[in-house]
Amino acid sequence: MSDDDEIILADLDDEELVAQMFDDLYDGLKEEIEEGVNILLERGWEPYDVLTKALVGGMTIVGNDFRDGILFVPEVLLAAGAMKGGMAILKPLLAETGAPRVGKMVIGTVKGDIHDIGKNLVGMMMEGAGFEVVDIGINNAVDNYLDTAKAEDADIIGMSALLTTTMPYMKVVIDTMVAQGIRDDYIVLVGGAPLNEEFGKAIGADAYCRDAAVAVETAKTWMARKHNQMSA
Ligand code: B1M
Repeated sequence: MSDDDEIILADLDDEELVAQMFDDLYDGLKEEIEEGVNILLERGWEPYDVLTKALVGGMTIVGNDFRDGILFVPEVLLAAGAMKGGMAILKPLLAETGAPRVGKMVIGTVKGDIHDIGKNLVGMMMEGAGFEVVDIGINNAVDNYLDTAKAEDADIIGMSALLTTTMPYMKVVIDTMVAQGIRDDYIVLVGGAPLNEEFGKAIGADAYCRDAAVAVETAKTWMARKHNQMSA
């Protein structure tokens, strides 16, 4: 095939299409990613599989080449834009489960950090599982978390950090909660690529969540515990 030959996404089988979507995400081609997502959905793929296998899978490749100095910020921003285009199509489908409201979560990325894709994904999955989600965006100072949690009467505070330089800010938020005597009013869940279980424990979070699916399961477990405590 010559370079001029246009690839018709709909003509590709599933495996070829996902591989092509990895390339298109890498190249930041938002329209092609949106088309690919729609084709996979039309073929009966579960929205969660499209998200994890086609979009997150593609973003992992982008992340590796960013780390290795092959891709730079402008290209990664384009890839992130393409990913968000695909996520926007999946969002209503993931939230469409009709599950009863099981709790309310305030979620945001911590101060100094503007990465929001993982946080958005967690929010989408939480909504899909029946949680009400109040997304306070990126670069959040401690007051943004605590004022919103209070105003919204939230059950859970969720914090995301993607940088080793910003993850310590999670401890600032938790320490402030302790100082204000409100630490036990909320379940505190933390996540983001550079974190781990040990870090979550060390800063006094209730749990570290490896990915969005784990965040949902962890939130459900902690909400059940909270209800049991209240009824005991
Ligand atoms: Co940035 N960046 N970035 N970046 N970026 C990383 C994080 C990095 C690892 C890349 C690398 O070097 N390999 C590196 C950090 C290194 C480090 O700290 N040790 C890095 C760097 C260095 C930077 C800049 C400093 C680059 C620069 O300017 N020189 C700069 C910092 C800006 C800032 O924040 N102040 C920067 C900028 C950017 C862009 C703006 C270009 C863009 C962000 C666009 C956006 O988010 N709108 C970007 C991107 C896209 C990335 C990578 C490539 C991808 C992140 C992502 O979206 N992953 C990333 C490389 C990587 O992570 N491999 C990288 C996909 C997403 C689905 O995964 O966010 O991990 P993730 O979320 C997962 C889980 O972690 C978990 O669930 C999610 C879904 O399963 N999770 C939670 C996340 N949050 C949670 C919260 C919870 C629970 C679970 O709460 C309960």
